[in-house]
Amino acid sequence: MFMLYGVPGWGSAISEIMLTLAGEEYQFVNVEGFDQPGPQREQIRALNPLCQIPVLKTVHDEILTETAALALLLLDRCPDLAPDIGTSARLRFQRLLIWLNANLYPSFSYSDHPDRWLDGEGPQLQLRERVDGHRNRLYQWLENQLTKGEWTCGERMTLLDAYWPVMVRWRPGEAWFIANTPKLYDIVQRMRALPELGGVLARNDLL
Ligand SMILES: N[C@@H](CCC(=O)N[C@@H](CS)C(=O)NCC(=O)O)C(=O)O
Repeated sequence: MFMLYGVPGWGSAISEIMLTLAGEEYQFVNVEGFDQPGPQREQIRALNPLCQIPVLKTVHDEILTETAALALLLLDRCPDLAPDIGTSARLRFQRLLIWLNANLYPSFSYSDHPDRWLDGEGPQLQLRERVDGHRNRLYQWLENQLTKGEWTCGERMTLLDAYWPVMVRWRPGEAWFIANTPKLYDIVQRMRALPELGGVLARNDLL
């Protein structure tokens, strides 16, 4: 069985949703407090030098970090969670998975922790505002790629859809998504309505 290190409602919830969609059993290790000095931080640092969650441990004690890598691992075991090879939907899946993980997700490392990158309240505030604005424009771009009533990659729900119920809870906040990205928010609502996700979404306070 997999072991997943995370914190309820944090980025590990995306991995939990993916594991659940793939029908994989996993044991969740709650490392709440890992972002502050202490035993949880040392536990995560030993597994991931970036001190980030999620961290996945396999039955062979192999360590996997990076949510997109987890998605690729699960796709090997459950290919139906991405569009078929050779289709344009597949290309879209590949593009958006990398786009999300190269642009959208890491933006939080800058705006959640501006003190890591700049000194002084003024510059830190400016960094947060600029990065948050950049991220909102990325979401807006994504919204323009979506078709009403479809999943992120079209007719089939894929592992990409696992990101949205979690990320709409982060900045700029759910009210912004309802007002500005209604097609993306519709996907969130349809994910919330999936009976198989009821437990994992409830445990992560995402309903
Ligand atoms: N590239 C990583 C990003 C993971 C990430 O940013 N995790 C956040 C929590 S949602 C984290 O651990 N933040 C703590 C920190 O950066 O100090 C992934 O895709 O899994």
